[in-house]
Amino acid sequence: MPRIDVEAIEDEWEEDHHLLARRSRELSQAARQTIDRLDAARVVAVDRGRVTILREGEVVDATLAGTMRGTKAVVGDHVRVRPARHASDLPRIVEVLPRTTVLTRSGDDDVDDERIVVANADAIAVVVAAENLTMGIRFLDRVFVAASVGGLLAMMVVNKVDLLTDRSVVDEVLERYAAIGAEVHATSALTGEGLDALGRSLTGAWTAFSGHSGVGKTALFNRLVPEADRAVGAVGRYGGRHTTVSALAMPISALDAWLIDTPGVRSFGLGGLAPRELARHFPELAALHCGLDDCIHDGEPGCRLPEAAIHPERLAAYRRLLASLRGEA
Ligand SMILES: Nc1nc2c(ncn2[C@@H]2O[C@H](COP(=O)(O)OP(=O)(O)O)[C@@H](O)[C@H]2O)c(=O)[nH]1
Ligand SMILES: [Mg+2]
Ligand SMILES: [Zn+2]
Repeated sequence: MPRIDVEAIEDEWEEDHHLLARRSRELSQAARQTIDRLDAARVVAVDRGRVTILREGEVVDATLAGTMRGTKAVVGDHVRVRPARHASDLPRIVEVLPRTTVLTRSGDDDVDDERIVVANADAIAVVVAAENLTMGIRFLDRVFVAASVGGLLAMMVVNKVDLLTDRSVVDEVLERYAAIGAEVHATSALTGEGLDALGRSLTGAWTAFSGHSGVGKTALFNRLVPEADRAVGAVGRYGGRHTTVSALAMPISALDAWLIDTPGVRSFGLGGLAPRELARHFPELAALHCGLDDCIHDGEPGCRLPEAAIHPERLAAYRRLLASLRGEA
């Protein structure tokens, strides 16, 4: 490992990001190459200013370098880190690498205060409680749109199926979402039903879990993540504080998988999305032809949407979301 003049890198890096116009390309490339030689790591937890990273298989605390100037790292981010110089120092994150996927959420549909919940996750699993399907599905329809926008695979997990005597409603819902290309699972964290199948579909991937509080995310994690791995995840909780204000990733080493617990939210805003864009994030709607180009199927003259080809609940969800994104709801 070549010795690195870190102060010089930071100066150059700062020039790169803030004074690019005034510097020659040569210098910025030199800084680029020096940073490229630093260790790569992955963010596994963020709690206010504190960041936990996975570096060479080890979970350690880190800080954001001053040169990051307000750039935030989020769970899942690939970062470059400068090693600690002294035992009492923490490794410093000097760069957040480009993100391949992002799950973003806003507070409200008509406010564009989007923040990134998780970066570079492969999939998002939305957990819905079997005894509260209607509420859960409303939430899921929103998260599925955000997943489509951000490039994540969408997964539906109907949990607490042990509470049902009649499964027909759940089966219909699972079929409805399988038909639009989602991976679907029926689970019980209580009896263990469906957990092997769920585990298999998590293999080799980083999967974020989302859902109203009380649907059983923690219970599912406790069944899916082995004890030893959970201890690793706990490093990110900073000395036993169990309230994660942000997301937290936990490994399942046997499956080469990471599960990301996202904070419980009451609603999942889509404020960053233009109303005109919404239809293309309902896959079954995007696949239909209504006779017009560039139509959002909102009463345009000549729109002949074959409504029978889309599930009425999904069409209703589309119309509700469209109204909400326009501030009409
Ligand atoms: N019957 C039943 N109860 C469950 C199941 N999963 C979770 N619970 C219960 O539901 C409550 C909320 O679960 P929790 O995991 O804390 O939900 P979270 O808020 O999504 O993390 C707890 O009392 C759990 O014991 C399940 O599959 N079946
Ligand atoms: Mg929980
Ligand atoms: Zn149309």
